[in-house]
Amino acid sequence: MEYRQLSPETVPGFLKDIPSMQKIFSDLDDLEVEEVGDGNLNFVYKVRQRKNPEQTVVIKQAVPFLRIVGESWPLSRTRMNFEIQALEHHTKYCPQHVPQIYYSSTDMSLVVMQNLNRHAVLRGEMILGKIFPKLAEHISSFLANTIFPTTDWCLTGGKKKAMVGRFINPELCKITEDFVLTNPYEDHETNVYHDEVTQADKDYLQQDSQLKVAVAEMKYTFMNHSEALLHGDLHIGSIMANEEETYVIDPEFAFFGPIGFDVGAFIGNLFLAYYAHEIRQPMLGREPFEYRNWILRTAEETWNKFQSKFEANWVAHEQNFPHSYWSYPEGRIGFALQRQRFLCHIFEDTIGFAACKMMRRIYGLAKVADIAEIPDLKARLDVERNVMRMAKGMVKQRSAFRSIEELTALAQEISPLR
Ligand code: SR1
Ligand code: MG
Repeated sequence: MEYRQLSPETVPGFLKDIPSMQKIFSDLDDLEVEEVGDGNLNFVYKVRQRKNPEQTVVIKQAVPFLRIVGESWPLSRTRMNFEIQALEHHTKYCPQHVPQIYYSSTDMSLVVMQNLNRHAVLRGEMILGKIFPKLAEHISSFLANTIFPTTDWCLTGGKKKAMVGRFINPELCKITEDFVLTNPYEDHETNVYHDEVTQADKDYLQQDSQLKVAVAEMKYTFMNHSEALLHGDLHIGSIMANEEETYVIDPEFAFFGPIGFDVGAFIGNLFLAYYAHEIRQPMLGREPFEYRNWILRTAEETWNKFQSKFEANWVAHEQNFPHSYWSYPEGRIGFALQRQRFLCHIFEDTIGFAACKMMRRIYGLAKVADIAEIPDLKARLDVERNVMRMAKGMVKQRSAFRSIEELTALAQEISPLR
């Protein structure tokens, strides 16, 4: 099939030619289509049958350019091949947190999937101050269950390397290298500063040698440590949820990288929301304590549960496939020490990458609405300065934190919970 970019007008004709769509739609001649993509890269169509709107799918299609910039920024459509492969992996290991995929095509660079119409994008919902009681439980399961099976602790060397090869995703990794780990820390043409940002604010990020060294180390880790298959862009805009269920979407940035990159992306976005809600809760007419307290407890619970679930997966794997390496009288102690040291290493990376994910959203090209849509620029700047202070402390001191509670304590030191 030859690639063509779909439009709301051409979607019905396209779906009509896919045999499996007859199981979903009782009448393929009566479809209503709306383009709803709000991400930076792709187009997303919601399709419903007019008379039976519960018969519905979502189509996500990659176009050969970066949507946030436009056709002047070419970006190959192969990103959808990585998304399709990653969705298959996520479905295998954590189906309860992945939308159902009905059809995919690498030729057309698209997937047709479950319309999560009882769920909404988590970032939008959190901006409205909604609480998701099961979020930490679900995301920690998603992370531990999709990541552990692709580590060298689980796979044989040959299988791991073959899988690493299938997920070499240079174009989207380059986006992260540039927009997360380079450009915001220099006065780069792609950065976007609002009118209240001062030269001193820029220098605070761009002329601090210790910070620059720390970020360069994180970038090196990102580029060289192929520890496990990652989602690659696990911010709260890549999650759809309601109070009961949580789905992880959009894994087009999937690649083999450092485990802390995914965990840190999620936790860093929670800290962004924590600082934003110092302003947003009063904007919503509420006292900030309850919501911000929920955010910090969610960050703690996510890390603590991720750690114990990852370790439980590791122990279960060792029980099922015991290594002679640990079969000596004190082998259990050695194996426990190995797990503990590895989890400390993931924690250090988690803190470092969370910090980079926070800083890039302040001066980098791609912002987060939590902060960028605070209308009062002076109030927005106060939030941004808090984010910068926290993030700098995190990445520079990332090896000094002994627990996630020490990190949430730092968040509160900078912006007290009241
Ligand atoms: C140009 S930067 C675009 C960003 O959008 C995606 O969601 C990734 O976070 C990427 O860095
Ligand atoms: Mg995305």
